[in-house]
Amino acid sequence: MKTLKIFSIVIACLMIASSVFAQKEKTESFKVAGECKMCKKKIEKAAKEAGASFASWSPETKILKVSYNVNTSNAGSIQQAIANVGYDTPKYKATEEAYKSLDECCQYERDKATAKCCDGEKCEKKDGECAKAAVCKEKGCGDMSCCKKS
Ligand SMILES: [Cu+2]
Repeated sequence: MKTLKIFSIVIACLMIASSVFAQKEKTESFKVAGECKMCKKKIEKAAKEAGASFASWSPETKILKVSYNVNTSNAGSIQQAIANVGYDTPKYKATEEAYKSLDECCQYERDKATAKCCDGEKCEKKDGECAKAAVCKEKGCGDMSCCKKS
């Protein structure tokens, strides 16, 4: 009976140890907004800092291919890190602030559906919404230029 107990404890320990030390590499691809080679450097650097062992972004296809150890990283934290430096990912959007701090050449055209209309300084708000929301929508105001002019 005692041997069986010790035996099962040993098995349990082995299972825990193997799950902790196993190098489970996962590779996946997702879209990341960006423009040029400078974007490429920043996107790949952010991915690697978030734990990617491999990161390669193509300015042509806007696809980022990453590999990471599932025990130490995940796609969510990699995407969050990329969004933090200003680039939109499928799970996380970059803040207006991060986006605007990008070099001019790197300010990719943002997804119009997700652009926030009222982030322009001079934009008036009405009932918590952009007073010119309808105009913005009509113009497909991805760069919010119509809001800034108000
Ligand atoms: Cu760029």
